[in-house]
Amino acid sequence: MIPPRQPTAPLPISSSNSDWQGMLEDHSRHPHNGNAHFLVWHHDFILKFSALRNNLPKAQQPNPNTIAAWPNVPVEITTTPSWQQFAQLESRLDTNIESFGSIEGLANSMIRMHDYLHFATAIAYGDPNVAHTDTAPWSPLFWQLHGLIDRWYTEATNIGLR
Ligand SMILES: [Cu+2]
Repeated sequence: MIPPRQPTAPLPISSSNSDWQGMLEDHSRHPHNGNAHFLVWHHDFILKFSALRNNLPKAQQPNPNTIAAWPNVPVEITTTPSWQQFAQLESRLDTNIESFGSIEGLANSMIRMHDYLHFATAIAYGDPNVAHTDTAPWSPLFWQLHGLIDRWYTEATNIGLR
């Protein structure tokens, strides 16, 4: 069983929920490399999470505000000195998504920024769960961060990138 790390305020979902444990284990096994599968896999993972949430008892349902996709990379992260290397990429994602050419190209271009986001988020918000693949989904911040990545992915597919 994968318990949440402390001292964060993890999602209130019970550790004994077998669907949730299955999702945590799937995530810890997923190879987080920069190919198209990375984006497709996480898109599906987010859909599974919303199905799981709908079946949870009320007391275990996360507050939707705490897991909502970030509209953009938060200022707590964009003000870290190392973010400068990704600032151009973020604006390209927001303004010129077609320039990535394919979902594979998008994933390739984003993977290092994705890794940095997990790491910087853990530090900026004092949440070690989000930095480790076995516990990241316990963190509300995981769903915010991946919600933003999934929005870029969805926009890319909407304009016809494959
Ligand atoms: Cu991630």
